[in-house]
Amino acid sequence: MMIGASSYIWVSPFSTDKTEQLAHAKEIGFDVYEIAVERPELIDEEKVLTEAQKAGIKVYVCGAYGETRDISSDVPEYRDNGMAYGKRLIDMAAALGSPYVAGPMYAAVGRTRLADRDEKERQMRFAVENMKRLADYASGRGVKLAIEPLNRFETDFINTVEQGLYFLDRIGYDNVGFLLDTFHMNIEEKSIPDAIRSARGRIFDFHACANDRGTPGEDHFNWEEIRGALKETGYEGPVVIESFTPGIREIAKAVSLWRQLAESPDCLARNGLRFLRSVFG
Ligand code: LER
Ligand code: MN
Repeated sequence: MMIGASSYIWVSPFSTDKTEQLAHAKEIGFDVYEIAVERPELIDEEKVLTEAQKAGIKVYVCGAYGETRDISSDVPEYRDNGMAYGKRLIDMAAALGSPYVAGPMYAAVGRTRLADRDEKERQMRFAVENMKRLADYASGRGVKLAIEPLNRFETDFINTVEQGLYFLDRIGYDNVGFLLDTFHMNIEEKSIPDAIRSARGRIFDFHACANDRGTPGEDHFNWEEIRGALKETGYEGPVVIESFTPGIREIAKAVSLWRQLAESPDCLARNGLRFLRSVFG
């Protein structure tokens, strides 16, 4: 199985002048480097691709969705901005050879409130309508969209695979599926393996995070069961370590990371990779 590392482990925002990261991740032993694209204007995909090919590592694309990129917002400028960002990421994925654009692209991270039924349905309509347009744009470029359910403290919109399946049904495009993340599933799902199995055939990306967001393996998860469930679904994508460092203040605040979870980003990456190889091969 391909094992990947998120750029968030080391840098934020990722940019063209940080491409030495690619060789570094390859040297540690990763097959895939998943860029969290916070500021697309800082990324020249031609240069990134050249460096990735030199290093011998694949580069995949994940999005970062703040308030002004919310395709489900009542604010038209935010929806337009979210669509422009979405298309930019699809173009970037096509240029880099990334099979997908992944992330919680249906709404803004941090948008949590007890919305009434009308507001919820309006949000759902905006999100579905815009996801259809993005799916159409992506399918013309051979790119898939992987939506990520998030825990309740980061979104009130899609917390579980079940809610995600309903959303995917309303979108109705085969190139839209899931990014599943063990950290979020641990908070929201009654059973992580059952949730994985219920997304059979629709998982395009997978984030491996410890329950505290630290090193995979240093946690209370049953990784053998997670591996078994993923295998049952026929999953062939990467298993990507996603973690964050409190050294990067912007992202630390966004994901509520207030303390160091490993000795260093490299320790986390090396130990996490060693553990995931022992489970996934
Ligand atoms: C992103 O993949 C994620 O899991 C979020 O919690 C961070 O916005
Ligand atoms: Mn994630």
